[in-house]
Amino acid sequence: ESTRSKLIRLLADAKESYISGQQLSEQLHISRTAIWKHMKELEKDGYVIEAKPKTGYRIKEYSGNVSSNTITWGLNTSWIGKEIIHKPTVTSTQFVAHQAARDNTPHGTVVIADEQSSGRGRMDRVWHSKKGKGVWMSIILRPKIPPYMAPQLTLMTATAIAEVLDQYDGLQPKIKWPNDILIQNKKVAGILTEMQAEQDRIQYVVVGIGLNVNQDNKEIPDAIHYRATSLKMETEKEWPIIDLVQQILEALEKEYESFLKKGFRDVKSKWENYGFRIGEKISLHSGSKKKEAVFLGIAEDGALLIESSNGETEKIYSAEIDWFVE
Ligand code: BTX
Repeated sequence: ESTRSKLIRLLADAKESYISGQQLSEQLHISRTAIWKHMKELEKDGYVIEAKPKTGYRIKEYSGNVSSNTITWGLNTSWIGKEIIHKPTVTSTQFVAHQAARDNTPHGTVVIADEQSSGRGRMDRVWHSKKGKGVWMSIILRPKIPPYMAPQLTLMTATAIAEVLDQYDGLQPKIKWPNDILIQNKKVAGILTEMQAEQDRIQYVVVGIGLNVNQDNKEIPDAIHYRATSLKMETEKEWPIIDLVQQILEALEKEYESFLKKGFRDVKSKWENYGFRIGEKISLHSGSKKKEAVFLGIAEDGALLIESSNGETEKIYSAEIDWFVE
């Protein structure tokens, strides 16, 4: 853990009271001058720090700016986000994360940006990532699981995000298989999981999360208006991005640990609590074949489980799905 994040934790724990420079210097094993320099850095991040002669330091005002420091502040995780790479503008946080992963950045590293100039969805689709209006981040994981299980990480991530949003009244998030988070039938978040693997071993996985937070109606591109939304559009208020990032990282750490310990079963049942249109009729096409079926839920391996019109249960791994059948 860096000195900066230890300092942040000490100041955050002290809340309203002052901590002396002497005390900080002893606990962090750095000079008083070094502490003063750290304080100046925190001020650049938007914190208002009070330094009282002979008494010490305390935080007068917290910062709402997204930065590696402000996310670390009060983040209650043990390994996700111990390293945070924040950039104002990137092409895609996925791109930055892949690079960092190749440079051996640790398990749990988070890459986050205010804005993406070419945010990506699945299959080279575009992900609109307006400056300062959403959570655009990628998390590097190094799970010791076989590559075929990687798609389960997507379902796990979707579950964690749905759980965070579900804590707020009136959002009622749903997960559209495999990875869209919907509110009132409109997409509020998407997940893109990419992995680098050998035959039987994952080198690393990059889980990308895009969550629309503070866009107004007019800030959502016309072409996707009818199927995209933001937390602000749903609730008519601004949401604090830092808090959401912290809550997502905390939920993700918890889900990940339980996934490794207990396997996919637990994720599956939680996922199904939020499953969009479970028990209803959907229509599937792959190639020129088209059929209607009842959506039952997900299988033990994360596949889509359907009941065909002849009454047989079937697992589906990929198909174009039409979710609305009259
Ligand atoms: P997806 O392929 O399921 O969804 C992409 C589709 O969603 C687009 O074709 C478009 O119709 C629609 N769309 C585009 N932008 C938005 C938006 N902001 N809100 C709602 N709908 C939209 C989903 O892919 C995965 C998205 C992952 C995004 C994260 S952001 C951080 C990381 N970096 C990066 O480049 N991608 C990931």
